[in-house]
Amino acid sequence: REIKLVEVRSELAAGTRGASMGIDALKVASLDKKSSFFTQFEPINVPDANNYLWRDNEFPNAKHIDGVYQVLNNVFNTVELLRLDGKFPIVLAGDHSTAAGTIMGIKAAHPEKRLGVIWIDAHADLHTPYTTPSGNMHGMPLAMVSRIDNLDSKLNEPSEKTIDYWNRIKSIGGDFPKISPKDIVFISVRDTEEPENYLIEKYGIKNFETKEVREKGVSKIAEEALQHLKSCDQIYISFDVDSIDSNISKGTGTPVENGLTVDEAISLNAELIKDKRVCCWEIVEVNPTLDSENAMAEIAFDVLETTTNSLVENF
Ligand code: DIR
Ligand code: MN
Ligand code: MN
Ligand code: MN
Repeated sequence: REIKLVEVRSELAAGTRGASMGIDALKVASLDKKSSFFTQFEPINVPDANNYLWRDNEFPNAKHIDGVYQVLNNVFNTVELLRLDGKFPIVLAGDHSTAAGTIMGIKAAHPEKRLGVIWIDAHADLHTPYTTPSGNMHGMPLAMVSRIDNLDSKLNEPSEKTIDYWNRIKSIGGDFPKISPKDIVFISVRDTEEPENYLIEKYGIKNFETKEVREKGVSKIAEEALQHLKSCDQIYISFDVDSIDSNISKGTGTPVENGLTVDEAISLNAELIKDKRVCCWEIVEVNPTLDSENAMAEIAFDVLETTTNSLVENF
């Protein structure tokens, strides 16, 4: 297996500006740490659509959905080709909506393989334009790929044009669900809204809370998470840096207390990626405009480097 670094400077789907600079902040962190990490790779740049930030907010229930649609298409195309070519994509992205494009690409390359997702995040990202409290589409990627509109929890009346784009997004890579909600494992999810709680309950989505991670230890949690996905043929890991506790993770748009420690985040990812079914890993939501010493990016870089090393050692 060969690693390919994929860079997506997306931030359209975040509620706070600045996440598109997260990748460059990771590179600054690597230089400051005198690491040769980035010299190993010829990165693939996925075009963003950040020019849409200066448009009118035409879609209050799915902000910049027209631009997000473009970015997801771009991520989808890139990841599909890499997976068809047997490469292992490591995706560095800004806002978390890109994870939907990544999953669509993985699935399109191998539609016959059952795909499981390990989602390490403070948030469940299961919203839709019908249920979102904020209109920020980084809260929606898991609904995009499981194609759950959750009309039972409907709060908003999205415009016809919003719904048209929403349906187009859900159809990237084919008119079918890319994952089953039962094949999602959450780790450290702790800031959810009622519509998301409804889905978690309805589909029995597994969530390993921070407390459980601390009590049982990271290796046991990794083992149980992978065991939960025993029927899946391939696994995608999505690491949102706000899974780390808000005391530490200041440089991210939506920090939340009661999160993972840096050590837990590092060893968790390094442990999970040893499973041979894991075919792609993604890190998102570093926002260097929100902290002064580039601290978040330095932590995120440690996670990235350690996880990549663990992957290489276990190829
Ligand atoms: C919240 C926050 N659930 C929302 N979501 C975030 O606005 O949908 N997702 N921050 O990453
Ligand atoms: Mn997220
Ligand atoms: Mn999050
Ligand atoms: Mn919230």
